[in-house]
This record gives sequence, C-alpha cells and structure tokens, in this order.
Amino acid sequence: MSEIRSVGVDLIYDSRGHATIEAEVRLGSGAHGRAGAPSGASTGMHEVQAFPRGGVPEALTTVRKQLVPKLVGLEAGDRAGIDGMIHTVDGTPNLARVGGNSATAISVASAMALAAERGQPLWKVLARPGVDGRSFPAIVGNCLNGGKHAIGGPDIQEYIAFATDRDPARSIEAALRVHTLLGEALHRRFPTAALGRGDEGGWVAAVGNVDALEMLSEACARARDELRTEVHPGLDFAASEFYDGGHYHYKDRTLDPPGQVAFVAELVDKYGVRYLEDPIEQESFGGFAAVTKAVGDRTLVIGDDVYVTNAERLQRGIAQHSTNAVLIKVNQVGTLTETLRTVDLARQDGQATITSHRSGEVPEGWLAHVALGTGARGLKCGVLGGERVAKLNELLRLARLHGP
Ligand code: 2PG
Ligand code: MG
Repeated sequence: MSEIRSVGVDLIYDSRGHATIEAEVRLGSGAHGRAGAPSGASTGMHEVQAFPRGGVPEALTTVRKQLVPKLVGLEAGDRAGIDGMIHTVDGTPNLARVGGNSATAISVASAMALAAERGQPLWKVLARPGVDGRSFPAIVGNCLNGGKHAIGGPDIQEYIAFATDRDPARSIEAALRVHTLLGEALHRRFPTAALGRGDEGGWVAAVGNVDALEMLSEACARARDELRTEVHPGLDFAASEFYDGGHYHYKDRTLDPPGQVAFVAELVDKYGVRYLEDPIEQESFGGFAAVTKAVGDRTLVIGDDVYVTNAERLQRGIAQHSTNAVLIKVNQVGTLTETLRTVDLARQDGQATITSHRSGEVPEGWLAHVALGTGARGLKCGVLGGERVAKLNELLRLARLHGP
C-alpha cells in the first residue's frame, strides 16, 4: 500500500457560480484522485460549516499550511487516519477552520487515489458489508424547483420524479420523461408566461404548492403508462425554510404542527406520493414520528436537515421512530468516515438511505459511486443540467459494467 505524497487544493466554481474547493491527492505509487465539493442553499442548522469565515481563500491557506504537511506520509488505505487528521488539525466541532468542503474534497480524493492504486472503481473501496454493486438505486429526479432553489416558484422546495425501476437506464428515462411532460403541461397552463429552470434544473413557474403536485402526479401517471415502468411523485418540503414561530407559513396558508402533519398526509394519499423528504422542521423529531406513523407504510419518510448525515442525530431519530429513511450528503458532515458511519447505522436499523447531491453541484460523477457502494435505495441528483447528468451518466456506466 502506498502513502500520500502530495495533496493539492484549489478554488473551482459550482453550478451556481459560487466558489468551492477541489482536492487532488497523489500517492507514492503515482496513483491519484481528484474531487470537488458541492454546496447547499437550504442548509441544515446542524451541518458542519462549509467554509471558514474568510471563505475559500482562508480555507486554502489553512489547508495548505497546516493540514497538508500532516497528511503527507499517511497510508492511503487508512481512511480513519486521514479523516481523523482533518478533524485534529481543524480542532473545532463543526470544521469551522478547515471547512466541511475542504474535508469532503480531500476525503473523497483520497478514496479515489486508493481506488486508482488498487485498479478498482471507487464504489468498491466504499462498499458496505453485503453490497455487491449489482443492486442499483432508484432515481430521485427533481422536476420542478421551489423554495430557496427558485425565484417565484412554490414554497415546497422540490417536486420529484421517484423512478424505481431496477435498471438505471429505464429509471433515468422515466425521470427525464416526467420532466419533459411536466414542462409541456406548464406551458399549456401558462401559454404566455416565460418558463425557467431553477438551481437543480427543475422547472420554475408561478404555480401553487398543490397545483404543482397535481401536475407532477399526472405527468408521472402518463410516463408510467407510456414507458410501462414505476415512477411516482415525490416531494422535498425543506420545511425548516418556511417554519417560523411555531407555524409553517405557506403563501396561501399557515399551519400549526398538527395541521402540517394532516396536510402532508392528505397530499401523500391524494397524489400517491412515495418519496417524502423533510416534511417537518429540523428540530422536531416528534413531528417526523407523527408523519411516519401516519404514512410511513406507504411512502419513504426521509430526514435531511433533521439528521444532517450525523450519526448522533440519526440515533435520536431511531430512538423516536422519526423516519424510515435518511438522506446522505457527505459535506453535511465533512468526511467519508463520518458519512459511512451514518450509513452503517441507518442500515443496521433498516432505514433506507438516499445518496444526495447539493443544489450547487460540481460536474463530477463520484456521487454515483457513493450511492452504489453504500447500497442506497435512491440517488438524488436531479435530471437536467451538466452537473446533474454527470452523475446519471456515471450510474449508466456502472450499470453497463455490473448491472441487471
Ligand atoms: C436538499 C438539497 C438538495 P441544498 O434540501 O435536499 O436537493 O438542497 O443542497 O440546497 O441543501
Ligand atoms: Mg432536502
């Protein structure tokens, strides 16, 4: 096994045009890996800090001066040692000095270098016990953007095509078809209005929260019939973004917590929602449990901002039966070591995991490997835009190699 010979970090831009960090890790053998880190807009309160106060320039200085000298010489196969060193040098509980995005880029690039040295695909060096790389994730494809990812759209952040065919070629086709059909329906509904696309490539239109779901549900039904495949509506409420002072504030209604649970359950049943993310604000483990109790037998109930990929928070959710699924975002928690710890805890408890992009993404495919290696139930990466398609295309390549 060879040791790390050099670590380079630099500024790159994400799909929103915001600065972020990429890392290149080179081993003594000459093998190397390079990865960029994405950034969120609807970030959870308990996420690690993506960058230090001074932004990317400060992160680069700190990493180059203080962290890189400590990483050089470590064994590439010692993930815990590499990721642990990132935390030791950072010295804060939320990666406030080094930045979560530096941590993610370095951690993933190190795993890629190891994979290159072993002549293996990345997913294999991440593979959890029992994962053989033949079971592919469903596609969680954002088709209409709202909330913080769009200007002038619904309050609910994401209207999703949840395409569950075992074959990624078919599920990707289905999610794309829903996106197209929904665009056509929006154009028919608002023939003279301009139709735009949001941060994650979904449509943006001045459409109401429930209207949008109705249109999504119709598009899914049509795609199901046309393609003879399983594709169903999904939502990411990102409910913390419009929760304030004990109430959920929509443009057309204000709901107290029991009202929110009832509203969510009504939407699930009326429109056949099978993927339900963050229907409740990030501090209410009990509110999540109420939703899971009401509809958890017929939809995935997924915790994103409530868990922030953090094993301690997931443990609280497990104790309270808050959800039946967990969103996994590497840069919410920092490194692959912590990410895999959360994945393992979720798997032990029988919770499904969904490997997720961020709204500001890098045009790279490594996320597809994280999904495959962790045995994820879903890969949430949108369907349109080069930075989203990069992940779908990587999944297609992996499916051609090992798939159904
Ligand atoms: C989410 C994500 C990705 P962001 O809420 O699930 O869709 O958004 O990256 O802005 O946190
Ligand atoms: Mg979310």
